[in-house]
Amino acid sequence: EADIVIANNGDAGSYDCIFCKIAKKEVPANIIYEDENVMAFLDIAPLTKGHTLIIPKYHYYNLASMPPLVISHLGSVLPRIARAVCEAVDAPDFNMMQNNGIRTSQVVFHLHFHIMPHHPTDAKKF
Ligand code: DGP
Repeated sequence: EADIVIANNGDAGSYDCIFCKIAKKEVPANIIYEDENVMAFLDIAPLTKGHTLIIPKYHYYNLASMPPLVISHLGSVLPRIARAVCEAVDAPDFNMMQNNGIRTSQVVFHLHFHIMPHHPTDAKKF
């Protein structure tokens, strides 16, 4: 895994990014998974119980700017994180959401995947 740490797009140092700060542990979060390249933590404003965000530790603006190796690794750990989250909150299913760009609902411009466990009593939201 160490092999696939790839330098950021060049702006992580100058861009005041909340997810970079969480990745560097400068800002606290409820971290549920971490390796050298990826972190998963609970969303501060959960849409469903267990709402989790999965991020690359380095700053990438959105999916379109992801280097193949980094997104491959993130994709390879995502199913395991989703399963663990769902198991922890006893949800049989989940939605995944991923916004790209200011004209979508993206408000934090550090790539992230939303995992939203679906609880049988939840109204269909997504
Ligand atoms: P999006 O709209 O796709 O950019 O989602 C951004 C998500 O990030 C939103 O669901 C709330 C979450 N979020 C924003 N700031 C923080 C924070 O400081 N901590 C945590 N844990 N989540 C945050």
